[in-house]
Amino acid sequence: MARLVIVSNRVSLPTERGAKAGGLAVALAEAMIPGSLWFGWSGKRSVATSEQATVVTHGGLSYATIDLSESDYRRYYVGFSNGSLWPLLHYRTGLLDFKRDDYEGYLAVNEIFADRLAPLLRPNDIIWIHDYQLLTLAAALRRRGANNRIGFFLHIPFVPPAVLHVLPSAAVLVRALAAADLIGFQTHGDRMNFLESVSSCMDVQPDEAHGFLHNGHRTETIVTPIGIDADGFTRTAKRAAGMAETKRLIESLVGRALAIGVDRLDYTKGLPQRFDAFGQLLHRHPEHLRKISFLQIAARSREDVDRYQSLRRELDRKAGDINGAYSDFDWTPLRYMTRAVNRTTIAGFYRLARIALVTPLRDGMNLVAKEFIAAQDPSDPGVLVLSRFAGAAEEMTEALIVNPYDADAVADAMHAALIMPHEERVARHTALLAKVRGTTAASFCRDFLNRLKAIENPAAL
Ligand code: GDG
Repeated sequence: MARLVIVSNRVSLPTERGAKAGGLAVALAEAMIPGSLWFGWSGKRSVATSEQATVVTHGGLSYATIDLSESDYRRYYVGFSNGSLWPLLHYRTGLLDFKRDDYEGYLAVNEIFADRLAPLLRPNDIIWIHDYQLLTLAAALRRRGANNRIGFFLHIPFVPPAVLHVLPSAAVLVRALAAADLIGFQTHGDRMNFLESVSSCMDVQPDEAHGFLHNGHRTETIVTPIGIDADGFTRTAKRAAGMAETKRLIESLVGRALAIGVDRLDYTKGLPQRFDAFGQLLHRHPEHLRKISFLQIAARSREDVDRYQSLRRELDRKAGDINGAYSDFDWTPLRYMTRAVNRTTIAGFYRLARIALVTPLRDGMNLVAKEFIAAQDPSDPGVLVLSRFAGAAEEMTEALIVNPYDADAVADAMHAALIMPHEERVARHTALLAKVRGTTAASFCRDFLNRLKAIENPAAL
């Protein structure tokens, strides 16, 4: 049987999977097939970038990692991936911090990944590359003679050509991506944007099957929304109900309704706008004063990037303003923490919450929306308030869908959630849970890989 080789920027070793594991790490870890190899950066910065990968095996899986030099880390990861591609692909062209030197560092690290991975490859391995840090890896592997089936999945959104071309050299990246046999997206909208960009960058016309031919090589595309291990998460949330942290939270609420937000502290997640919306709820619907507590867990991330530090200061200020304006001697409306919280504890908190606020300004999918639904007690579920700009909104239509830029509308949705009749809460949750259980981390991997395996005539096999 063909071996699966997963490649992602960061490899999450089972021994270090701690409280801070992100969306991608969680989804892939839940779906790794025995025998697979996972290749990527160790997360360590060394004097020099590794000359070869270090391979360890754990539970029937192999993990091959390389360290990056400080300069490679700065240019490839901090500079181009997080300073240019991340804002661009989340439609935030105003935040783009493009530097040619970073771009060259990005291309160079993709070449290094190919150099270090190539010796580990077997002829019939199936290679699955993940995310925006590795847009040029498939082409780099092809240049080293890899004729394997290569799939690529983009976890974040893809923008229309008019936005894409704000980035100098965008066409180079799109052409390099076309070296893959299959490219996967979270939503139909992302795929459509990509195919339009293919037309504009390569002067080829995609066909009715959403594939295209370029220099004699056919690339197919697929929409496979990512999901979670829904049943496993439900069990975790139930178990967490009896835990000390959950009990402490219940005691601290003294009967008040809990609204919850759980996000990496990132400017795409719409946190300042969400804080404003909560302020508007208290202003427009004063019947909720002293009756609701909003807990925002915003685990710090990417602290090397300046934008993230200024976001933190902005949120500190806004949280202070809201609590200054509305607190009482025995009530703090907004609880805001930037420490990561244990995953089981979060599951228990979701289950307690009357509302979840998932209001990104743009998001590839957003797994928090799915986790919240899976964690609920079906007989007395909470209500999901979801941004129309999260990929999850394409499927999760029974949530209260909002425009996160409209603080009044988000405040009204929170109010609607707080007064929603039991019957309607149950009906919405039942429909959402069926969807969350239908598109899981495992089904995401299965659907993508089955399609990749079925592709005829990949590069040369
Ligand atoms: C990218 C895309 C796409 C958050 N805080 C803590 C914590 N988390 C966990 C959540 C969830 C995960 O992190 C976040 O996943 P998201 O999907 O919401 O967002 P990104 O990290 O931006 O992920 C995204 C995803 O990739 C997968 O394709 O959905 O659109 O941006 O699992 O629970 N976990 C713990 N402590 C925290 O404080 N343990």
